[in-house]
Amino acid sequence: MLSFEIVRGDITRFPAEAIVNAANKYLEHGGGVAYAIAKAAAGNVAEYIRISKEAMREQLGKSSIEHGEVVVTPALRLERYGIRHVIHTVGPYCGGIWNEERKEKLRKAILGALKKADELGVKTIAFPAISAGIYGCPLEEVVRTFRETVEEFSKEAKSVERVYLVLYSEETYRRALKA
Ligand code: AR6
Repeated sequence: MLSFEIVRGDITRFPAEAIVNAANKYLEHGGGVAYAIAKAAAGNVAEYIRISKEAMREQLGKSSIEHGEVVVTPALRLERYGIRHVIHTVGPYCGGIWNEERKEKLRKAILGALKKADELGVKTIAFPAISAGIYGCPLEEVVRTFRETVEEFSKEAKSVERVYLVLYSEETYRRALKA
């Protein structure tokens, strides 16, 4: 049985075995939740970008990722919260406009991270609202896509038992619950 829960919190200290980063395709963690995770994990954002790019080379043999592809980096300082892995995935850019194509890209980004978590053998995984920040996708649509994708994944999940969608602000948390 897989559970899906919407919670309010800071993903950089959320006690899930794997946390997901809303990255860009080059894993340049310049802003938003990516910057926050990089800073909290390594203490130094440039250092975590270096680690991420090196991991991308090793795991995928290239220097950018597509929607659905993921890269895993160690949690480093976040291990103190029980976090073991950071899974980097890239959602669509929306700029305020939502359509089927963007939904499909987001679905792939979420599913890629869930499958990797299963492969890593983790039981708990926490996501930020991928694409709902700098990438400008409507939060409500992002939340609905999460729900649907987790439901789809629940049929094939092996080790993952609990999926959390972590909202940073009270306002986004309330809107997500409503959606
Ligand atoms: N914990 C949980 N959620 C957070 C946190 C946190 N500590 N900090 C921010 N959020 P964004 P995107 C929320 O912009 O839209 C980066 O520069 C935030 O409020 O981080 O996918 C990347 O490198 C929002 O709801 O990701 C990419 O270039 C959500 O996380 C680009 O931004 C996602 O916001 C990706 O943009």
